[in-house]
Parts: sequence; C-alpha cells; structure tokens
Amino acid sequence: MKTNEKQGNNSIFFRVWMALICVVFIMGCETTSNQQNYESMQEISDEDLDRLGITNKDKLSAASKRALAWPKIGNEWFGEFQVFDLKGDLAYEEGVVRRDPSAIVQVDGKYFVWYSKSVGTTDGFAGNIEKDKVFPWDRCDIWYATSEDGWTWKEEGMAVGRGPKGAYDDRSVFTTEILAHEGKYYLTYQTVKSPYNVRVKNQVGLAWADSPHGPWTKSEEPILSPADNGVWEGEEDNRFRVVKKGDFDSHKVHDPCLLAYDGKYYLYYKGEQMGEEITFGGRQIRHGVAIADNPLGPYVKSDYNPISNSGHEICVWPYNGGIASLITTDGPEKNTIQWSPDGINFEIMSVIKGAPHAIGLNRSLDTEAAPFGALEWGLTHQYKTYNYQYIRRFHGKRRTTHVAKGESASR
Ligand code: AAL
Repeated sequence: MKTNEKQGNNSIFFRVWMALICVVFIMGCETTSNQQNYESMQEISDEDLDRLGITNKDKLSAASKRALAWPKIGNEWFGEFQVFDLKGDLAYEEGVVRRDPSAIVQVDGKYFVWYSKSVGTTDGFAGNIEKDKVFPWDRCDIWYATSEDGWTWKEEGMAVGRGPKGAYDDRSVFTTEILAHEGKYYLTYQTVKSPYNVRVKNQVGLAWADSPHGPWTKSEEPILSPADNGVWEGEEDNRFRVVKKGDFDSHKVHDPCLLAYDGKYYLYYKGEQMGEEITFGGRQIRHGVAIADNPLGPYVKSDYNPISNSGHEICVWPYNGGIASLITTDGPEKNTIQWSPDGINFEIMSVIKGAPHAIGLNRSLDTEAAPFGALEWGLTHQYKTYNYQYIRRFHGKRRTTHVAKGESASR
C-alpha cells in the first residue's frame, strides 16, 4: 500500500517536474526563434516586404521565409512551349520507333539530327528476353536525318549500329547527343549488353568522325559506367531489392550530353540508382557530370555529383559564362530551368508550366542572346502509343504577361 502511495506521489512529482521542464524549454525556444526572427528582420527591407506582400515581418510563415530566401531574378527565364508535327521522313510512321533526338547542328546550311531507331512492338520482360524487345529503346541503332528548314527531314541512314555479339553495346545503342567541336563530331550514347534484364547495367559509348555523315569510329570500351558501390539483394531480377543502394548512378548512366566548356569536356548524364525510390517529387532521378581534358576521355566523375536532385533527359547549354539546364519529368524540382556559374552548382531560375521531353536543342541558335534564346525552337519526342514514339518540333517563348479569360489583352 505504502509503496504504491510512494510510487503514486513520485509519479505526480515526476509529471509536474516534466511539465516545468517543458514550459522552460518552450519559453527558451520562443525566445530563440524570436531572436532569430528579430535578427533576420534586420535584413528584411520594406521593399522586399512590399514586393512579396508579406503582412507582418515579426510573423513569418515558413513559405514567407522561403520566398525571402529566393534570389531576386525577374521573368527572363520564364516561358512556355508549343509542339508541332514534322514532315518528310520524320513524320510519324506506324511500326517504327524514332525517339530521343540529339541536338541539332547546322553544317553548310543544313540541319543534322541523330536519334534512336527501332522497329516493332515492345514485349516487356515477361517473355523470352533473348528474343523479345523489352523497351521501345531496346534493339535500337543510331540513325540520322537532315533538313533545309527544320520542318521537312530526310532520313540519311544509320550512323552508329550495335556492336558484335559479346561487345558492351551488342544489344542496343540509343539516346544519343552530338558535339560539333573544332571540325570534329562526337556522338555520345547509351549502351546495353545482352541479356537485357531489369537489373542490367547501362553504360555510355562514344563515336567520333570528321564529317557529320561519318564514317564513325567507336570507342572500344564504354567512356562512362555506373558506380559499383550498390549491392543487390537476392537473385530475383528486381531493381528495387537492394542491400545497399550505392551512388545516385549505381544502376544506370543515361542521356549523355557532351559540352566543350571552360577549356574542358563536360559530359552531363542522368543517373539511375539501384533500389530507386518514389519520393515526394516522384522518381528518384538525378543528374551528374564527368569531366575530361580531351573529348575522347578519360572522363572523371565530379566529386560534387549528383548536381541536381530532379530531372530526366539532359538538356544543357552554355549561357553567360555558366551552364543552363532544363529539368523535366521527375523529382521535386521538375519543370524548372536552372543555371550554374560553373557547370556544377545549379540554382532554380524559373518554374515553367511543363516542357517538351527529351529535348534536342538547336545548337545553331544564339544561346547567349537571352536566357530563353536556346529554347526558341528544337526537337522533342512524343509517345503516339507505348510502342511507337516519333520526333516533333517545339517552339519556346519567354512569357512576361498573364491575361485571364475574358480580360482584355490590350492593357
Ligand atoms: C529516355 C532516356 C533514356 C532511357 C529511356 C531511353 O527518354 O532517359 O533513353 O533509357 O528513356
């Protein structure tokens, strides 16, 4: 009995004591956060408060604090896109996959584009992967086309084909990008070696030529491979089961895009991680960069990788001494244009409504003219069906006004 009473008394004392500690702690927090508010208040100008429409600088919501931390950029990176059908050989063709167009380069007045091409329907992974086509980008070769006006295209033939059985690129070569530099042409592209199962690692290959018509010399080995610090769990062909995920690019290195920048060669790419998760922004996809002194490599991955926390296909261009990047499709920062002064440290410059996927930029445009200059027009791909994709043309335009329905446009 006595023991119980004692325990009861102890527990009351304990509760009162804990309550006191909590009150003191909360008061402490209140003081600290007020102090922080007070400190940051010193830096908040009346102009900032007015521009952002913040009611009370002593009571800043989390959203207002974020808004105050935004860089003071205007709307020069904000814009919108329209997409159109092409004519000639790049018009939609039933039974044929043409997708992931490279950048467009202009040589002797003619536009050139390279792309992944395959035929037939996609079977998926359920059947016989030795015979089937597991994705629309499986069993592809790299083809190219030319155009006088960027609307009507003539398919010229295959540029780079799959390697012989047993080579690192024997199953598919696809999703290519072009760099025209100092009179030479460099194609970077994804490679897969058979068998194409779910856990297969994807690598990056390179081919070079003296003319956009080829002939192309292929690198004997891949120029970029996934990080090898992830560990699969079990033997099942399941990419989500891992003991350790490894780096952001432990499963696949994709969408390579080579730029000559700052006296070096920057190979931007998308990484896919073993054990990829769905996050609050969707698929866990990030970009990285590998840098070389010579276009043929060796390419060394930056210690700062990953250099984005979102994105999908790479779309990068030089601007104002730095590199701009259009981030689409996946992650919390999808549908943003970002810019970095050094090709590595990217900040959000605008949030756009949605951009065409798998953009092939038009490298003949004046990318320095304005932030949106590189996006005036170029190529993209679109899914007609899951089996067949085709190449289309996009137009991009900076946007500076908003007119609501019914409101007069002439203000
Ligand atoms: C894309 C790219 C890569 C992927 C697949 C084909 O658009 O990210 O190329 O492998 O989808």
